[in-house]
Amino acid sequence: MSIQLYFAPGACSFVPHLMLEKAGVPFEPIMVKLHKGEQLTPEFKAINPNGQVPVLVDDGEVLTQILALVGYLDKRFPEAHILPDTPMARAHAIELLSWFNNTVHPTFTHVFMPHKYSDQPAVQADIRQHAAAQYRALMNTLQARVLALPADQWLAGPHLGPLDAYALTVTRWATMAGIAPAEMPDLWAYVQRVAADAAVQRVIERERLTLNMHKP
Ligand SMILES: N[C@@H](CCC(=O)N[C@@H](CS)C(=O)NCC(=O)O)C(=O)O
Repeated sequence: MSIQLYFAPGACSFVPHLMLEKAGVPFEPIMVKLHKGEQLTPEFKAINPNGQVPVLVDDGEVLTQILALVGYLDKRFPEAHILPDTPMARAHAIELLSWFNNTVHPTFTHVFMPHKYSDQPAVQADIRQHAAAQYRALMNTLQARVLALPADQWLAGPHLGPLDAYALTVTRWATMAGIAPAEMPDLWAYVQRVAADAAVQRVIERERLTLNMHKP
């Protein structure tokens, strides 16, 4: 077995990174420096023409897109309990995973990378401002979700999994988008609970992440 994961520190690749760590299998983490544009090099685009992380390579076969990676890793390593087993619980987990991936995530991209949507600085500033307000509303939605959880449960049930990894990632992004932890106390408390997990700790250390990026 030979597994490689192309990841960028603090990016959405944290989700499959944690799933591989949880599975306890050997894998090679390969860092892609997004701020240096390494995702746009011909070498990387030969692996993923979309120029994005994460990319999973398993025995030479390339897989992209978080939803696909999570579904694949769940089937590949069933003992890791990446997704729930019962059909409806599994569907609800994918429902929330999709929301993270197709709603929360692109909203943050508008805040963090407005140059992807316009080459005019004034328009970029407008995009950033509007998206930041939308992102704040999405964090409130996520906070309500974690607040409703029993103390011993994670977002998909009894096992910490991809939804919790995504929640940690997008909450860290919220601090980069100008939202202080004190403005989302219940969500922040939840992220601290996720971060206390031993496998999460190892991935945070490997990616050298600071969870609170807020600058007062
Ligand atoms: N829908 C994609 C989103 C991947 C994505 O947006 N990756 C970001 C990091 S969080 C990236 O590589 N951005 C670099 C770029 O777009 O230049 C997935 O699920 O994998």
